[in-house]
Amino acid sequence: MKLTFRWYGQNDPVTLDKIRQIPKMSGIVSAIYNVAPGGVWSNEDILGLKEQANQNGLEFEVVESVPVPEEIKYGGENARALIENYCENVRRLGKAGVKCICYNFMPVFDWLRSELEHQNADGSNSLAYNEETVLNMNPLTSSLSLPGWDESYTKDELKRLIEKYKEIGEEGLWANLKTFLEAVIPVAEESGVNMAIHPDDPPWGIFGLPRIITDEKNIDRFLNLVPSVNNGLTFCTGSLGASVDNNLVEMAKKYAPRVHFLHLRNILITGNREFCEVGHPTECGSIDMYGIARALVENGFDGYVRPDHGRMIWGEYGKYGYGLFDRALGATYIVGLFEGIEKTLEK
Ligand code: DNO
Repeated sequence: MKLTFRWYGQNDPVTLDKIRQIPKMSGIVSAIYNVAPGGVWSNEDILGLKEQANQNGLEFEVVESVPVPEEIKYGGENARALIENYCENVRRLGKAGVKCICYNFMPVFDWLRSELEHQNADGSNSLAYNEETVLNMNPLTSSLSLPGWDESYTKDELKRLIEKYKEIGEEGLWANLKTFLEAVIPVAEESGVNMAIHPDDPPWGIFGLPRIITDEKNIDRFLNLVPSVNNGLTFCTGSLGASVDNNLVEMAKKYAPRVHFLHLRNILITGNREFCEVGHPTECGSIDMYGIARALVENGFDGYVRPDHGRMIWGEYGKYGYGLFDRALGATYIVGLFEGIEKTLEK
């Protein structure tokens, strides 16, 4: 496996010179942030990002994310042209040495949480989710907004968008995902890029919006839409693990050959559709990190791994979920976990 770390670019308070000091860190996971979803990234920007990483002794082989614009997801009239732009980004990134692109196909909202500074007993704080709170914050009626929401929509735009997804429903979203993959995967194959879809977080529908990358049945369906190795997964333990119906060890075993990117984070499930984010080790939460990592390695996983969200510890303030300290602790835990597993399997 190759250990990586998400970096949000020049404005990220966590700087590259710090990231490089985390033991065994191979590279960054980043993106071009000054182009709206649907636009083509300039070669100059892509190579500039790579250059900055390289100057700090880090590789730039993973992009998270090349965002999929809403119009592709709901199948609007510009979808074809936008898919072509997407393919162009895949070509350009492949040429620049990027090997893996993470993206998601969640309508309107990316990841959702109800709390950003959930107070933990040890004095740290972390992200948390409570379904009741989320449902009370219906974006069409409430003036509040939740982490993960795109703030750029007006209420009217949001309403129209939500209506569109209600019209097409889950099956419409599946059809549009298939159209997208049928165009993008052949380009990824030619470009030497593995596409890695991120599961929906949390893995169930919200506000009547369809969500489809949620469980084993749907992931089977997804992988069969275009049965190419380049059409793969980001295995995000915290996202898939929020549903108690998902057996992550079994899923890891089954999907290992199609997992290109692993997001390791732990959550503590505190109730029905209620959880908070905790430290990475297995014993801190509800997710069997060892079992998952072992199932992946045993079944041939050799992709990129990154510690996902961390808590805020040691008085750090920063981008929620993306501070330095707890993610760095997570990174060293991951290194130990993999070293143990790999050495045991070699025997
Ligand atoms: C949140 C992340 C997601 C993820 C995207 C991938 O911290 O896991 O925002 O990057 O869903 O497209």
